[in-house]
Amino acid sequence: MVRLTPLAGLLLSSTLGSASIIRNRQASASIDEAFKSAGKDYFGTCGDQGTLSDDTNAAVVKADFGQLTPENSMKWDSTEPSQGSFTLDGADYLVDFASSNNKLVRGHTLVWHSQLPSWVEGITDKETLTSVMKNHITTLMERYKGKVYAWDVVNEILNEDGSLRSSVFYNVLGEDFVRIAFETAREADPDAKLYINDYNLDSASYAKTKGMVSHVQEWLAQGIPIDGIGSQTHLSAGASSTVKEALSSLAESGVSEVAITELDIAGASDADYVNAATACLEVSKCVGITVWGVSDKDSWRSDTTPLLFDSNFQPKSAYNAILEAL
Ligand code: 9MR
Repeated sequence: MVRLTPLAGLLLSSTLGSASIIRNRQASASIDEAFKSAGKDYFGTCGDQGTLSDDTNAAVVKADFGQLTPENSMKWDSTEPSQGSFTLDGADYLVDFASSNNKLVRGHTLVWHSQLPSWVEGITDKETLTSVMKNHITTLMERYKGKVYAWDVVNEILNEDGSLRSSVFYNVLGEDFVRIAFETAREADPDAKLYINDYNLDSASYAKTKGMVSHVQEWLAQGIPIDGIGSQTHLSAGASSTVKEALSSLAESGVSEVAITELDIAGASDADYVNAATACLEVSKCVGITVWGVSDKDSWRSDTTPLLFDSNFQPKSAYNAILEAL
């Protein structure tokens, strides 16, 4: 990537017109490069064909982020809307974009109660559900073998009190669905990092965080191949001060790594973003951070302006505050 000095950028923009002006508006330095220099593996974002085919958005992703998570295109309703018939154009688009621009990919997500087609929800016997899960996991993971560095194998499987959430997977198979999912995933791509991912793991003293730690300890003791815990980290304003302690407690469960997988923070204050970034920096098992989108205008919670770039793709002050803190 050729980087222009501000003066060169300005001169170029005055000669080449609006495309260069847009380029000139983007962040002064890559947060991904800064995060890597601080010893981490990536600072990424999410996207899909809709946002990645927008030139301005794509330019920011290429320049400033090192990893991509498909926001929706690898979910079950997108990838296997009817049994055995796989629709992978959207997922292919994301993976191709990542491969050609040298970005890591986190696969999201294989087993989740939401965005799940009704044909899966309607399954009532163990044998059918087991073979359906195995086929779904194996098909996706084999297709993107070597191109997806980590997978959210199971997503949001806990209740707020730390117990296992009701879902077709839990209701039909009991806790064993976790073992089936991870063992199938390990077999499908032995090199991929296998994650359990969830939200509201932002305070070590919260019941759900404690439940996650004790379940994962137990599953690891049973030999279930879980490599990492993903903490989504969708925060309300001012809720960042407990994130570091929470990440440490997740790391102490015995997994080999943890990650902040869907970061967004209502209001996007400098202090909250710096706390979240520092939390990952200071927890040695934390490999990276993914923010859940580039521009506020494309956020699932855009009314809270929670991201690092505003609706015009201008880097917000939190972006620069993280760079300074690094
Ligand atoms: O950002 C995603 C949004 O576009 C979808 O409409 C929504 C549907 O469930 O999923 C959003 O992403 C979610 C992610 O996959 C799992 N954790 C919570 C995220 C925000 O809802």
